Amino acid sequence: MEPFSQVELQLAARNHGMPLEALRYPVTPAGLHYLLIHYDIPAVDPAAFALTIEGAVERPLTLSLDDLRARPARELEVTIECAGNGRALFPIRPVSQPWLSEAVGNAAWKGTPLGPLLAEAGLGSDADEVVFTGLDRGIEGGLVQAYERSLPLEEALRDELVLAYEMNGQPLLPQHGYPLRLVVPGWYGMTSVKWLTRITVVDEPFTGYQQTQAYRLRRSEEDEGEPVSRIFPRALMIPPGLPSFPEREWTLPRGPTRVEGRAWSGWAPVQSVEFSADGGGTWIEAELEPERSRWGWRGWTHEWDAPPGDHVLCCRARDSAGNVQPDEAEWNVGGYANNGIQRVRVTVD
Ligand SMILES: Nc1nc2c(c(=O)[nH]1)N[C@H]1C(S)=C(S)[C@@H](COP(=O)(O)O)O[C@H]1N2
Ligand SMILES: [Mo]
Repeated sequence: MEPFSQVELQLAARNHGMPLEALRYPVTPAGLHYLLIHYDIPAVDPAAFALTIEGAVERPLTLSLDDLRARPARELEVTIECAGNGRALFPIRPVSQPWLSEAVGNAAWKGTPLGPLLAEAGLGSDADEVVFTGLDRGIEGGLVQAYERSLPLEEALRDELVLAYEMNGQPLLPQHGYPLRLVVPGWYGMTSVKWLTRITVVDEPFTGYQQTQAYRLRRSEEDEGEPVSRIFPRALMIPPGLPSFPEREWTLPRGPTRVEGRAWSGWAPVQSVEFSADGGGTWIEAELEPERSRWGWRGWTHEWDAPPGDHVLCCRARDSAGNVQPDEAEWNVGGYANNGIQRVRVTVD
């Protein structure tokens, strides 16, 4: 593995992950939810803030925060995971946010559904995609840009998409997109545009940087690659026992130990989680907790009778569409979607 660079350190110091012990909270407290911000958190004047809906629509709309809050509201628990989660576990990685496995969180997002707003604006017959633009701007790939991403029309019209102004019952924190963000359940995090200020209906595929350059699964630099979209299944556990500082190696006493974690998939509901105490040699089915929300993670537990010695604990999620976590995910240039199984080394004495 290549040494980490100053630029990666700078990114890691700005964008924190969710400490794995926070898997114990069904709803991730806002301050423990992971964070990923490409540029700077923009300055926002809530009184002057407006969302516009424009482009291939019959009636362009301009909405204040009060207008948005006056509309029908919906609250939904959604697990958001960064597409770069696991990047630093690939043997070769690009210089980008060096996540291990902690770029995830499950929050209750409240806002107004997107579909009725698009209907009110009146979609033109040539409408093809919907582009979501944030207030934050920066330079990436040599291009000055606002952070923006698009969705195909049929995805944008899904029932569960909300323009969220609250996270866990509080106004969004600045770092999570205050005052308004898109939340796209089931898709990797890059889709859920924060500091949302403009929605543009377009009549041909959007070719912005975050769509055509970033967030593609490329096998080589020349490969155009497939776009990253929905979240592949993953299970994570809270490493059991006492962590050492600063190495974070875990020690626990022999005997019955309850191992717990969460699992999710953006493709289909989680069907099973398996646990292994021998590095993935043998697997045993873990117990699933009831589903809280189709779009949120699902709790799981396993009662492990820990024998003395060194062990590698693993967990593996499978969804009802048959997607299962691989031992090692397929490498790609951007270091995206690394959902290879978690490995936790523990010493039992
Ligand atoms: N405007 C804007 N939206 C954005 C981003 C950004 O940098 N700017 N980062 C995206 C990425 S890559 C991720 S993973 C999620 C992270 O959301 P969170 O910080 O609330 O966890 O926001 C997405 N939305
Ligand atoms: Mo991300």
